[in-house]
Amino acid sequence: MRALRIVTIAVVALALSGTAATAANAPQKSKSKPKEVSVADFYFGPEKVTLKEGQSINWVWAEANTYPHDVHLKSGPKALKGKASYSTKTTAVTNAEFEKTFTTPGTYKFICTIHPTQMHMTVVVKK
Ligand SMILES: [Cu+2]
Repeated sequence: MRALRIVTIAVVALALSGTAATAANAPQKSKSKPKEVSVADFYFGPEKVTLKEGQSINWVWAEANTYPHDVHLKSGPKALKGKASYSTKTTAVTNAEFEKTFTTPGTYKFICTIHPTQMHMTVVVKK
């Protein structure tokens, strides 16, 4: 009887540790970290980003900036809905971030509306 109880405890412990390992691994598999793009004087870095459907970009305004910038979607895939949500509503010099998840495959062109000839970038979202 006593031996059976010990075996039961061991099985439960094994099951729990298995569950814990699965839970710890799950977030990494289901949700990847956003790719970081620097918003700087006067460029987006990198200027080309390739994503898989469902991945995100986090634009981060550089600390060293002395000019205001924004992120503005110039063109995107035809099937894209909610286009306005791919652009920032305001400009910022520094201390700003803008994260966006891409669920529609295709090619996206972004500019800074204040420096459109210098600051532009392409995002390609693959299926
Ligand atoms: Cu700019």
